[in-house]
Amino acid sequence: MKLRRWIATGAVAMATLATLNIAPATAGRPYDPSNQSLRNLAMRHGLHVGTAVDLAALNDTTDPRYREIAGSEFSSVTAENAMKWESLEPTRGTYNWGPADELMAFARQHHQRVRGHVLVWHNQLPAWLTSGVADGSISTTELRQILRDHITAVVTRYKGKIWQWDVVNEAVSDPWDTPSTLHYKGFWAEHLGPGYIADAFRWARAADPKALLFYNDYNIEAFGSGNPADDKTQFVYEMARELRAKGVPIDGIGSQGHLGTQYGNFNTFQVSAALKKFAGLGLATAFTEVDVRSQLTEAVQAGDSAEINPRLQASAANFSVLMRACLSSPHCLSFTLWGFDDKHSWVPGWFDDPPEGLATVYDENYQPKLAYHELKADLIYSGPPFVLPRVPHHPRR
Ligand code: 9MR
Repeated sequence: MKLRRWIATGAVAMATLATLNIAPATAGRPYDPSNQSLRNLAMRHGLHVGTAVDLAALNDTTDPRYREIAGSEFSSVTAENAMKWESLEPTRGTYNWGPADELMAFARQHHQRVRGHVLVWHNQLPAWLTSGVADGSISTTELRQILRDHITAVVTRYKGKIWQWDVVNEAVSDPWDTPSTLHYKGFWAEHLGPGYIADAFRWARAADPKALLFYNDYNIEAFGSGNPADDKTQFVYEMARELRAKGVPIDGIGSQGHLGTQYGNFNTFQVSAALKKFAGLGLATAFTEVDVRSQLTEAVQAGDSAEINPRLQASAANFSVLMRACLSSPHCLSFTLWGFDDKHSWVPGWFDDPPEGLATVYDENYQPKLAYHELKADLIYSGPPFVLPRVPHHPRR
């Protein structure tokens, strides 16, 4: 009886509103029933939502919004560049810890965890290292020792303060490389052979037994053919399985999540399946560098909403696919955006032919985009039985 009366009253109210043509006060703005930050909503699931942080932007006193959002919306931070080798040791033997230390202090102030990025990568290496190897003044034996010393120095500096380290980044080729059969690529594989991967994990573990140690790569969001010769996800899966079988201390797989609306995109179940398969190896997973870029056609640049809106919608849908897949696997521990606003995104500076952008969840004026609201909705409207709390991971002994 009561219920019927409630329904009837509601119906009358709706009819009145319709007659008067009065929209609810929230119309035009999304009705967010929580009015909470991404980080608080994610905590319902034990999930950390993070962002890459540009230290120059963080210190720009003319633009305080950047710092405010970085501190309030996220419970995890990653240095976008400040922990890379060329930033940390631009001159051999002289470390520049300043910017990385600042990020650690910021994280402490804002009760955030830190994903360390990155110990071993073929990009953003200091010139003294690459030129020394190229001109033969650094031998292979010395190079291996230099890598060991670097890992030990950096991990020791932040010992006990880093939640997850990207120990090795982007070690595997892509189908467009030569040869097209997938292989270990880049500076380290060429000079030390693929054994450097296991070494790096062991050296990192020795320096900080408490940090979770990750392998991190792009284009591993979903499995393809299942053949490691052309399916990068399968290649990485087999690499991780072999490392685990040998007792190498790898704890997780970081799937970067750099997507583009111009590509054929994944559905949530495909991405979820990949995360669950990695979890089947006893590994944690994380999305580590999520953004979804779009081509900026002339019409987009001219502000044509008929061109812009489909891109914003496709971008939001892709963010959502990755978020829902992450929620679906209790071993997916964190979801990190590779920057949160279009003003500071790496995308426009990187892709210029054709130009690309619109890749993040806030526009250039820090207005939240559809993607931001959809991520929140994913966090709000999810729970048991298909979304369960995260299972904490501890480093393997
Ligand atoms: O966002 C980073 C950009 O500022 C740098 O110029 C670029 C240099 O290689 O690296 C970008 O970050 C990369 C990350 O460290 C690893 N995965 C790919 C990211 C985007 O290129």
